[in-house]
Amino acid sequence: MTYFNNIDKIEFEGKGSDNPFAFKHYNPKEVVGGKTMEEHLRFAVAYWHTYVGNGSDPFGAGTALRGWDQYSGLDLAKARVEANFEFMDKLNIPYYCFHDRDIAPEGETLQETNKNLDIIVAQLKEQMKATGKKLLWNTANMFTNPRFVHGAGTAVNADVYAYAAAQVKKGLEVGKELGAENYVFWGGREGYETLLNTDMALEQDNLARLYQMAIAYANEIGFDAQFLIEPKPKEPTKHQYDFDAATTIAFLQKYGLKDHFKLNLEANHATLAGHTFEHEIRVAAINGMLGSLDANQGDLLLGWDTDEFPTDLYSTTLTMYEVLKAGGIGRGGVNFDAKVRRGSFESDDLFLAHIAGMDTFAWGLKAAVKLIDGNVLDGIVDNRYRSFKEGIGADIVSGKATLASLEQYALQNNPIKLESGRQERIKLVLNEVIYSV
Ligand code: XLS
Ligand code: NI
Ligand code: NI
Repeated sequence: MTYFNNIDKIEFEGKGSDNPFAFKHYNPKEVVGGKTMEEHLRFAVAYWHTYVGNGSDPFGAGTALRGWDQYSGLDLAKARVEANFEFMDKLNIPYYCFHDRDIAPEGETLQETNKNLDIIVAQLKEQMKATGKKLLWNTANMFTNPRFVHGAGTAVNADVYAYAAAQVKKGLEVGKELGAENYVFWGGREGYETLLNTDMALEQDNLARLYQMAIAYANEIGFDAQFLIEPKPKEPTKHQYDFDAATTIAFLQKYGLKDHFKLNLEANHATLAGHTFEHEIRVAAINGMLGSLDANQGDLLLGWDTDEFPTDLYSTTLTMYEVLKAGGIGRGGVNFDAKVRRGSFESDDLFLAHIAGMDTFAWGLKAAVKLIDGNVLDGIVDNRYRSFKEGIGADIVSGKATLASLEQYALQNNPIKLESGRQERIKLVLNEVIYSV
C-alpha cells in the first residue's frame, strides 16, 4: 500500500527551478568542504511529528488529512511503517527516529505492549533491509502515559521508576535489533513543578542510577550505539534537570557518566533556555560532547516549543559552521524534530516542509563552507586574540605567568590599547556570504 501517490521522487533541480517538489540546494552527492552533502547532513525523519502528529492543539482537534487515517491499533501502526519508508524514499532521507510509543500502541499490560512493539520492530527491520534506510536513534516515551505524572527516572514512586527502567531496557533491545546509531534520553517529566514537595537530590541521584543501569545493560547485550541526552529547560515540566548543554555536562561529570554520553541538541530547546542553537553546539563541541541535532526552530514571540521546520538561513548557516568547526556530526545527524503548522494539514505539506528544511540546511552548509574556506571568521577571531600568542599573553597561556609577574607587567604597561570588535561589519559580511551561495 502507498500513501503519497501524487508525489514522485524529489530530485535536485537547482536554483533556477520553480518546481515546489524539487530541491534547489540539497544535492546529496555534491561535494562541499571535502564530503558529500549527504555525508555532512545525515537527515532523519521524526516519526512522531510526521506520522503520528495530527495537528491538534490545546484549543482544537486534529486537522491533518493522512492516507492512514482509516486505520486504528496495530493496523494503523503497520500502515505508518509503510508510509515511513515510502516517505524516506521519495525525499531521499537516509535515517529516521522514533519513540517506542510512536511506532506501536500500548497494550493493557507491559507484556502486551512489548508484544505490539515486537511485531512492528520486525516489520521495520524487514523494510530497513529491503530499502537500506537506517535508524539514527530511538528513545523511550516516558512522558505521555499518566503513570509518569510525577516523573520517570526521577519518579517519586519506585514502582513507576521500575516501569521506566523496564521501558529503557526494552528500548535498548529494540535499538540493538534495528542497529540504531544512537540511543536518546529526553527527560520531559524529569524535573519538578515546585520544590515544596520535591527531593531534588534523590531525584537526580536516581536519574544517574538509571543511566548507569542503561550503560551496563547496553554493554551486556552488545548494543554499541552512542548514548545521547537531549537538554531542554522546561515544557512539559516547569523546571527540567537537563536544562541546557552546560547543565547536562555538569550533571554527567558529577556522576562520572561523561565518557558514556554525548548531547542531542535541539534548536528550539536552546531558544527556550535563552541561548542560540550555535551557543549550545559550541558548548558541547568544546567539551567533546557534540552528538546529534534535532533541527527545528522556535518563534521568538512565543514561549513554548513550537517545533517549526527550520527555514532561518542565519541559524542554519551558523549551525553548520559550528558543526564543521567541531569536525562534523559523527554518528549523529540532522533530525527534523519539527511539525507542519495546524493550517498545513495536507499530506503534500509534509513533503514541502521537509524540502524547506533540507534546502535551508544545505544552503547553510554551503555558506558555512564558504565562511571556513574564505577564513572569514577564523581570521577575525585569530587577530582578536593575537596578544595571547606572544609576550605576556603567551606566558598566561603556557601557565608561566603568576599574579606577581602579571602585576609587574601591568605596572609598567600604561595605557592599555584596546581595539573595536567590529560586530556590525562582520554581520554584513555574513549576509554577503549567505546570499552569495
Ligand atoms: C521534545 C523533544 C522530544 C525528543 C525525543 O521537546 O524534542 O521530541 O526529541 O523525546
Ligand atoms: Ni527533540
Ligand atoms: Ni523539542
